[in-house]
Amino acid sequence: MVNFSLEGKVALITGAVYGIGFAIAKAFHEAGAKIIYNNNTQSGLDMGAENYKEAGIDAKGYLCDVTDEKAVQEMIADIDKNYGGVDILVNNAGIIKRIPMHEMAVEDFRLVVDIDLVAPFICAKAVIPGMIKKGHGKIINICSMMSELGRETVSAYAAAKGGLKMLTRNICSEYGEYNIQCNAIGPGYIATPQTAPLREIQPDGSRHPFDQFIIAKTPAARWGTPEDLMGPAVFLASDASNFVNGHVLYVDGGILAYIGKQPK
Ligand code: NAP
Ligand code: GCO
Repeated sequence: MVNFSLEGKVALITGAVYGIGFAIAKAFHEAGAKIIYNNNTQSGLDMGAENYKEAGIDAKGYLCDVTDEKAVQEMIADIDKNYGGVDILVNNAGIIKRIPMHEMAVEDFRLVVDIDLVAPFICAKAVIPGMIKKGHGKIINICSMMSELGRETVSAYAAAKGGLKMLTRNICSEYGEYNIQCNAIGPGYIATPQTAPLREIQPDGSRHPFDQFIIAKTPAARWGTPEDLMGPAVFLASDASNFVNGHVLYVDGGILAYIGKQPK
């Protein structure tokens, strides 16, 4: 029988306070997993605690910045001790900075790469020894349209998410023999706080030009919702995907398949 159950599994979803990470956590909970999340601020952690409580999920939250290797190692050691170790890691925490490249401070570029690419390395590195011991493990990296495509103002984000795609393939290559599957999800344009500035209603009441652009670029003719990522995430976390490795599953309403609407 196909097994999509996550019963008895411990899942760490980084930064999962709201948005995509929170939806994935809800899906994992429904499939039977113990949910663990972290955030780099106390206010983020508190918001997560409220959101999980409201959803009826008994989740454990850690105050932990994913770019701080020592803090991540301590969090993983605590999870090992108290919950039996991480079976599923979702590298979800991420940021974007929309700044034309020739105006971007190198510090901003480094910050984006640090959170969106170096941190997934830090978190994966921390859980892999435990996964090898257990004889199984699932690592899911949250990539992007920008793992494949460029656009104005997102040079650091595209560089990081493109790198994350290759880190995904490399973890697969290096640890596949230990029954560890490392795959990625490449969400299309999803309505979350991260993309809210691109959907702001204009002073004259019309839709933001970028909002109209995305609707025209997406065969599904809509923005995605965090809930659109729930099924794909459960698939990649479960035994149903045990021979899927090093893959990026794009969940984009068809954007990457489409040349774009012809001008009228
Ligand atoms: P979001 O709403 O901005 O959520 C990202 C979460 O990561 C926030 O809770 C944030 O906390 C947390 N975080 C940031 N830096 C952190 C750090 N150093 N340590 C721990 N947690 C940290 O983003 P989202 O839209 O749900 O996106 C989630 C992931 O999907 C990101 O990797 C994003 O790049 C990716 N993605 C998003 C879209 C989209 O269209 N929305 C599409 C493709 C990929 P704070 O709130 O405290 O900053
Ligand atoms: C942007 C967007 C994106 C999306 C997403 C697309 O400014 O173009 O924020 O990059 O969030 O990652 O998959």
